[in-house]
Amino acid sequence: MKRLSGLIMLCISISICVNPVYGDSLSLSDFVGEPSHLAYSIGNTITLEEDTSGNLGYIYFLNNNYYVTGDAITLSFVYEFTLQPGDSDYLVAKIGNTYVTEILGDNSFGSDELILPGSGSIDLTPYQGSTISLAFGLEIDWADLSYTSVASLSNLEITTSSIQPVPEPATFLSLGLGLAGLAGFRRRYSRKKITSRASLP
Ligand SMILES: [Ca+2]
Repeated sequence: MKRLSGLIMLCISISICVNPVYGDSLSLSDFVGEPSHLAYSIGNTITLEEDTSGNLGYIYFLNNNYYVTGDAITLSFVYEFTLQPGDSDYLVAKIGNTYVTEILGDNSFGSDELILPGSGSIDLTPYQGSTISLAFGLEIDWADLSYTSVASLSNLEITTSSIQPVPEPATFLSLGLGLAGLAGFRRRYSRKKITSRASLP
């Protein structure tokens, strides 16, 4: 019984050490806005404002040299997409030329402001260990003639999985209990062996 509990505790300890999941905020310091006055960040929130003149078909906040670490799993975020009556546009995220998020905000026939809140998640595992072009943007739905949509993205977080460098106290405790259980079994087993040897003729 002690052996079994020791093994279970040891397995739990190992799983806690090897497979933790972490979240790190996406650093926006190397991102740039194109054009800068319509795509910018304040703190960790990205704001994209449609070109009121309608001259631009797209507005991006991007990093052309974003390095995806080898342990990156997902990039998650929350967004709020606001469209005035008659407006229809796309809030997008792109990796290179691939659209990894595409949200249509359609208020073409609305008579009130439309606010679309939501969240998104981008799978980063195909890009682990490589440098990519990562862009968040507004793209105009050319069917509309309104140019007033605004989108914000926040809580941008990278989830990673890696070997935990410093186990937490609880991990130490469970690891210790696991090892103690194994040690207890080993002592018991050794005593049995000695006793059985001593009882030999
Ligand atoms: Ca529009």
